[in-house]
Parts: sequence; structure tokens; C-alpha cells
Amino acid sequence: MTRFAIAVGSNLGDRIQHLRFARSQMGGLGDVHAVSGLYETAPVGGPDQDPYLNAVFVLDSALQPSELLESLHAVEAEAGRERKTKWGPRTLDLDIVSMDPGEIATEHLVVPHPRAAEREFVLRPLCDVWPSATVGEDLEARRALDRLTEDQGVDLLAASWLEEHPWPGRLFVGAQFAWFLVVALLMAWDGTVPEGDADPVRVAGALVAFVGAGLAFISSRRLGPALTALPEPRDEGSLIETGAYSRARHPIYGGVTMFILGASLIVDSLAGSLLSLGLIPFFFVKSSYEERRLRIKYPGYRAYQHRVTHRIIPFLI
Ligand code: A4P
Ligand code: MG
Repeated sequence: MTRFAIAVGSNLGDRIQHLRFARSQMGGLGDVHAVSGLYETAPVGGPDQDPYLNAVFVLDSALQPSELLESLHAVEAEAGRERKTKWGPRTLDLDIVSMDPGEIATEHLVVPHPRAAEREFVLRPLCDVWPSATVGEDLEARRALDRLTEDQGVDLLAASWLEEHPWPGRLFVGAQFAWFLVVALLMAWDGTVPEGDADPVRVAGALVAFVGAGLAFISSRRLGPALTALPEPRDEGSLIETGAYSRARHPIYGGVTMFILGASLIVDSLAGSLLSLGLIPFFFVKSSYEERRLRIKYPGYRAYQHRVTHRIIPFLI
């Protein structure tokens, strides 16, 4: 029995499904001992191409290394892998990075993989699951990772990614609506119905509420079938980068916050106003979670994050 580290990567088509497919096929090749976290990584070498999703599997197998390589090529082919350009975009790439015991250097197979020790997209997931794996002469993965000095654009998106995890998303939505309810109760408790001359705070509140409602309404219309309160992107959605989305990445959250804050100001509720301001950090936390899912689904999301720097309110926050 030999322990192999298999690096898996995809930057073409439905990247996460290709990685999940690869995991499902490993069972036929041996026992999967461990699966690393899921990383989004900037492409290294080759033509201009989308970011990759990378991970590492640790497989205990009775296969000979050359047999394993052949089987991995068959799995790549099933995932629609085409070899057109060197280091070009691919639906699925499966490389044998390290093995124990032994090493091998033939015309078709070199293990440890000759470029593994310089590549953060291999070393970081490898260190999640097998930090003592050999990636060069007398060189363990963890030491090779420590030696890297340049930022290679490798970000952890999910520690556990083989299945969907619906509960965190549902908890966020539950907390969000509970928050709205508490603000409404506070407004009823310490707010007053405006009467007599318009005072400046109430007028400002009306303006903020009006702009917020407009922003939330227009932005939800633009999302179309992608619209959901859950932080997981919908299958039928696409990445929207136009309209308010060209000025802030989560304008509905900004609009809703402004509307609730404006309403609290209109009724002159101090407690309501303070708690509505608390929605800003809440939506920052929720959107951080959401953006990791958006990055898994949309290869262009990372570039969008860099282009549109405001998070919830255009020109402001
Ligand atoms: N081969 C030799 N040794 C091995 C090994 N240890 N594992 C031979 C797998 N294959 C090995 O591979 C070309 C030939 O390498 C195979 O026929 C096999 O006999 P390939 O899969 O056709 O093409 P490849 O993977 O593009 O080749 P190569 O040179 O191994 O590419 P690399 O070095 O793996 O780079 N950037 C990011 N962010 N993430 C990536 O996953 N991957 C690459 C591919 C480039 N940039 C990337 C990523
Ligand atoms: Mg390969």
C-alpha cells in the first residue's frame, strides 16, 4: 500500500463540480485518507486565464504509480479535459505530487512533482492534510511552504466543500429577519408619530429611507433570478456587475439598512436608529461568508471584488 498526495485543479466550466467529481472517482482507486480545504488560486504560467480552484486528496492505494497515473488521466478525460496549450485552462487536472514510500522518475511520471515545492497552490492544501509529505530532496511540504516569500494569490474559500452546508446560510437569514423585527419593536417602543412642523432629523430620515428603498428595489429587480435572501448563490443566477452593482457589491443590503435607519429617524427612535446602524457590521459579516460562495461559483468574482471596492452603499461603504 502506498500513500499518494494528489493535487486537483480546475479553472474551466463548473469548477467545483469537477473537483467533486474527481473526489467521487477516487474511491475506485483506493481509500481516501483526507481531503484538504478548497482554495481559489491565481493562475501560474500559461496564457491569460481564469483563477483555479485547487485542493489535495491523500489516497492510500495498492496501485502502482504508473497505473494510478493512467487512472487519473481517465478521470480527467471523463471530466472533458482537453490538452490544447501548455498550462492552459482545464476542466480537471490531477497530478501526483508526492508518495510514501518511494519516489519515481520516468519519462511519463516524476514524483515528487518537480514544480510542487515552488507552488503555493499545491503546498497550502497539501499542508492541510499531509504537512510532512516529501516535495523535493529532503524537503517536507511545510518547510517548502515556509520558504515561499512572494504572494501567489492563494485564498482559502472553504475548509469543507464536498457537500453543500445549508445551515450557516439559514442562520444568517434567521438572524437578519430577527434583527429587522427587533428594530421595528424598538421603533414602536420609543418612537413618536411626527406631527407639527417638520424637524430636520425627521426630514433627513425621510430622505435616507426614500433613497434606501429605491436602492433596494432597483437592485433586487436587477438581480432577477439570482435574487435570494440566502448567502448561497442560486444555480440559475449569473454574476451581475451593472447598475448599482457597478458601484457596490451588495446594494440591497445597503438599501435595506438605509431604509430601516431612515424609518427610525422619522419616528425619532434612538434605540431603533442605533440598532439599524448595527446592521452595517452584520451585513459585512454575512457578505464575507457570501462572497466566499460567490467566488466558488463565479471565476470572475475575484476581479469584480478588486474593481468594485464599496461593499453595501455606492460611493460610501
Ligand atoms: N507527468 C509527469 N509527472 C507527473 C505527475 N507527478 N503527475 C506527466 C501527473 N502527471 C505527470 O501533464 C503532462 C504530462 O506530465 C502527463 O502526460 C504526465 O505523463 P498534463 O496533465 O497533460 O498537463 P499539465 O498538468 O498542464 O502539465 P504539467 O507540466 O504537470 O503542469 P503543471 O506543472 O501541473 O501545471 N495555476 C494554478 N493556480 N493552479 C493550477 O492547478 N496548474 C498548472 C499546471 C499551471 N498553473 C496552475 C495550475
Ligand atoms: Mg497534470
